Amino acid sequence: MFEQIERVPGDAILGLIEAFKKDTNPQKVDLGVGVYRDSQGNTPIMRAVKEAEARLLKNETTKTYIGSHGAPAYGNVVLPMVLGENSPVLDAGRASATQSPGGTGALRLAADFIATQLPGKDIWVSDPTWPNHLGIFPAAGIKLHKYPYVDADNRLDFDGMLSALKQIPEGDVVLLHACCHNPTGFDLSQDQWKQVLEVVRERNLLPLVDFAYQGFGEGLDEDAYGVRLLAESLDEMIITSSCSKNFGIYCERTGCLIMVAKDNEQMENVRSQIAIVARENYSNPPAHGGSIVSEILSSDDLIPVWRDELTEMRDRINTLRRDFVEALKPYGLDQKYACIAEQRGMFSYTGLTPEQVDRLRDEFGIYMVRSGRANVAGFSHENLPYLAKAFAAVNS
Ligand code: PLP
Ligand code: TYF
Repeated sequence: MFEQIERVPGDAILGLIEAFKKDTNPQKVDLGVGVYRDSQGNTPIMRAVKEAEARLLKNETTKTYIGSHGAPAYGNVVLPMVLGENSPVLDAGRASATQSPGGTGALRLAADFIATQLPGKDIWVSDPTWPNHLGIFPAAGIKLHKYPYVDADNRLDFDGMLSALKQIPEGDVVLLHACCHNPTGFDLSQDQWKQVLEVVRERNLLPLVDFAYQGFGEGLDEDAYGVRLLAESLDEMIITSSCSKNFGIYCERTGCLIMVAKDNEQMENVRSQIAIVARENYSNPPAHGGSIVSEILSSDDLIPVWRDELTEMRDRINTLRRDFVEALKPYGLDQKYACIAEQRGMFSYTGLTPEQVDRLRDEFGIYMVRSGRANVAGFSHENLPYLAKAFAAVNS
């Protein structure tokens, strides 16, 4: 039977990892996959995580199943991190947390819930969006459509987005990036979130907010502005949160599906269905990453250590954004790429064409996604002059 199976290309983003490894150029620069890098180009384990793991190793007494919703201790720390310490949504008992294998696992739980419990609802995603969004929802049987997000001049197309949202059939699901939009780095202002809220209300849409980079844009609370605004203003929403980036625990697969309902009664009904979806996928989530997060966020001595490290990562990225645009000044390209200093999070849609991206790879050993998306964390003060020179070369 297998003789009929066709081979398909692998994930374009993950494929860059292999291509980069093979390149022998000593000046090569990896701006591909979205993992944080320090000034040495490493993705180290955060100090708070190491310490939490040491404590877990010492104190853990069992490896038994943690249940389909995951560890209650994890949900208890993630909910206030996402929705706020004094959230009226939490006070009202309207939010349910389900630990998931990464933010991706939470997206798949959301997709299966929508497909089975809200049949007939389509989903609308930004154009462009994270490629896995395009796979996950159709894989669950949900029809996917796109709304515009970037204009031809590589700017946020908020007017285009808003007028498209106004056309979405009532009751459909709209996927929004909470912050640090992947792949563009263009985020909504507070005023724009308010306008989105109004359209969501008018059209009775169900927002699904993907929150994979909390703390990487402006700050833990600042990045949650849109999420909290929608949760506090609407009866229902879905949030998919990830701890992969802000705790640097990518491989531990640590995420959370948060379902917000009108009241505690409806939340419990929804929650009971989520348990089924989780069971049918993988039964129970992996425990270790969630244990790290709850250990840190419930230890008074580890919280500040973790917050400081997260701030350090965010500040490093935002400084490099500004310094890169400065480095382009001598080439007269600082205006053209000014957006890089304004975008937020790990990624920048640079506006480079696929041909320019290919030239950067072939002539300079600089690797990025062909859409022109660069992982800004791959910049360093050492490689900025080289990157600027290469950008100038492919622009001449
Ligand atoms: N959503 C977006 C937009 C992402 O960029 C990522 C990143 O990897 C995820 C979700 C999922 O993260 P993970 O499954 O690694 O927690
Ligand atoms: O967009 C990125 O680079 C990150 C990491 O299949 C990632 O979100 C990329 C592709 C993928 C899984 C994770």
